[in-house]
Amino acid sequence: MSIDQSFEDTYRRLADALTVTVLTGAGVSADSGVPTFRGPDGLWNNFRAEDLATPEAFARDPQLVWEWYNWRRGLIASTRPNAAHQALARLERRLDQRGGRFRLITQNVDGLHLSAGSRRVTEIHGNIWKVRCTACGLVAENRDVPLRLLPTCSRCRELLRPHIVWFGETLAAEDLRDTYAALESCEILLIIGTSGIVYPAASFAPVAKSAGAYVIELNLETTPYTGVVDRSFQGRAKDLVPALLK
Ligand code: BV8
Ligand code: ZN
Repeated sequence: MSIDQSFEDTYRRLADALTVTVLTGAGVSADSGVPTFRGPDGLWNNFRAEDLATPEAFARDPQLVWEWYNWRRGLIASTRPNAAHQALARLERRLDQRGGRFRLITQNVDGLHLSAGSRRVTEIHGNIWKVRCTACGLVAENRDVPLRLLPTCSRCRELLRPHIVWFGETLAAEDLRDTYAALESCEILLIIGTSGIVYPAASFAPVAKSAGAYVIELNLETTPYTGVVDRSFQGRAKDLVPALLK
């Protein structure tokens, strides 16, 4: 099958499907100007994950970790959803109107899918605009840029942390339940802009495939998913996603 035929075939499948699950990673927000984690301009080239995105790092130096999140909050505050986020929000509305089912699972913490109007979103790694109390667990929205350091809980005055899942922490049970239900029941899994190396998200494609889903990958590059999926297209999310969903 030529690339054009393959694109046309994928476009048709997406247009006909009633149950679609989408998994996104940093690549979908790269076109909005949010830095990715890996790759030539990735965050982990300048920062070590274990110095900043682990519970041990926060226990050691909460000021340093909060400064990093303040810097990222500043970057993200000036960004807007791009054509890929918007096309996914339109797909959800289209499926709603046709009595279909949609679930967007994102590893991104930037909140741009919600800003674009997506509603059935599971943010499996949390959200940078939420804070959580390290003592009483209260979760609250906080959009201050910069956030005054060190922030404390309105209820118990103890230290707040970002409401984000760090390396070595488990994902919320409810998020995992919704995620696996969506993976195991979809006709199509669309994977967009993720390097496919962070678990458990790295295992989602095989889960959906074993349950019978048709799996499509959109990415600038090939990834560990590429050999496993049914179709893989290389290009920018902001171009590929609207073209496949128009
Ligand atoms: C857990 C939040 C159970 C911070 C993040 C060894 C083997 C297997 C597993 C492990 C292991 N050692 C440790 C683990 C577990 C670990 C893990 O997977 N580590 C990896 C690195 C091996 N996982 C965990 O700890 C998870 N929890 O497993 O719980 C447990 C717990 C304890 C003990 C036992 C079991 C928790 C993971 C939490 C991760 N949190 N950070 C923050 O954001 O502030 S990770 C970070 O990576 C981000 O959240 C990010 O979302 C995530 C995934 O990255 P991607 O989104 O894929 O981004 P990346 O930059 O990598 O790639 C971008 C892609 O986009 C590229 O492919 C690029 O080509 C593409 N792209 C770029 N531009 C575009 C584009 N595509 C299209 N268009 C473009 N324009
Ligand atoms: Zn508290």
